[in-house]
Amino acid sequence: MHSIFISDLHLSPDRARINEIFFRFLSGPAARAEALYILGDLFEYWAGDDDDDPFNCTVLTALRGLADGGVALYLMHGNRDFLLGNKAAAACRAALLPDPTLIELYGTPTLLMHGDTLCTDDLRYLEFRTQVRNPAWQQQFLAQQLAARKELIAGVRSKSNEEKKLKADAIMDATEAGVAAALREHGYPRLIHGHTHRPALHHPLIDGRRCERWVLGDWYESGSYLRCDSQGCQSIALDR
Ligand code: LP5
Ligand code: MN
Repeated sequence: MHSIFISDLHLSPDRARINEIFFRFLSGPAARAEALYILGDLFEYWAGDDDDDPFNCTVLTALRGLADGGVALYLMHGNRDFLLGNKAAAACRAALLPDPTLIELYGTPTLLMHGDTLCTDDLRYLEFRTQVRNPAWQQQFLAQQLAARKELIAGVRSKSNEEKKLKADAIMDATEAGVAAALREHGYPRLIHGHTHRPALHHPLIDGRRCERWVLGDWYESGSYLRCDSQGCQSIALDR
């Protein structure tokens, strides 16, 4: 019995090679797992469940195929696809997980997060996040025409890219304080998250306790996943 964790695929119609790797992953390693956890940013962006772009439908249908085959499917929002709602989740038979979620993973308490909230020095981003995660703001945003939403998203993406160029690398990473606070609050579990695109295994010492923090990789150049069973976790790179 094992489960698989991925994040930051940033799927979009114009990245054909990664899409191919993703669909191969779904019929290969993912199909052999007990559960697949997608910890945010599956999509490059998500403008609303009414966006029936054929590419989005193909991805949701492929995920549904996995779920129909008996693999439990869990989706957590990332900072790019947090508007993915119940309709899209139901279309692929996935359960939407709140961020953070604590699970019991083959005997080891494990905290799952996207990872953006661990970047506690990125104050500009956190301010933006507070605004766009507000349900009233989202309701208003989703009430606009799809094309208008896509335009606004393009504006935010370009502003974000501009600002990222000016931010020090450290600002866009998980901080010791952010990680410590999350782990302390949940009783020092194992932590699995993505978002920073800095795949690694860390062993932070928090309140005298040695913890385990797995950072998932992105799917820009190629794909990778974390495989966990009762013996522990291992990071696995997919063939290109
Ligand atoms: O995603 P990534 O890793 O490149 O960068 C993130 C943070 N940026 C974001 C923005 C997203 O990339 C793009 C938005 C996706 C779609 C969301 C859907 C609905 C939103 C619609 C809003 C109208 O999350 C980046 C972090 C980085 O991670 C590392 O952690 O630094 O954060 C930023 O760059 C945020 C900026 O610092 C502040 C942005 C303020 C935007 C102000 C709005 C401008 C309005 C223009 C509209 C015409
Ligand atoms: Mn992210």
